[in-house]
Amino acid sequence: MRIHKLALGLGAAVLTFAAAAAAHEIRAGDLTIVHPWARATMTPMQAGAVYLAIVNDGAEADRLLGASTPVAAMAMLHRSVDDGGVARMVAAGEIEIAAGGSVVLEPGVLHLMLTGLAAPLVVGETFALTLRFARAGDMEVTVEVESMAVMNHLHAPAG
Ligand SMILES: [Cu+2]
Repeated sequence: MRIHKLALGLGAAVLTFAAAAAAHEIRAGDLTIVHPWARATMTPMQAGAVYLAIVNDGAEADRLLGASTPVAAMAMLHRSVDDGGVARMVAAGEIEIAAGGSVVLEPGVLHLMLTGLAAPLVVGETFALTLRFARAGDMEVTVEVESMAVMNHLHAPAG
């Protein structure tokens, strides 16, 4: 599937960058979470989006089942799709990370959407996020809030 090939290609790029820049990583068992970050939001009503890369060094596939965070009522896995030239997002369900593989959540591909934010996400702040995996169990990571200045990703709710 085209989206998967794209994600793997970008994953390699992200990992190269992470190694060079020593971006923050969290490792637990076979899984490494690379550079968890969220785009800043302007108002409490706006949805947040978290991006990160997941690397699986193990001999078995794992699956990302979901996530939660104290800063939002809900965290949902979403996939971005091109619907006749209109960017939309749909529930992604579980995301498999193949043995020896990686998955990248990034603008335009996959994200964790945060709804019901207690307060706007401010650049420079951090918050805790718990990722729930089928094999690795719960992994808590620290998410850094960054500017979306370089992104042109329109994050409109799916109709
Ligand atoms: Cu979304």
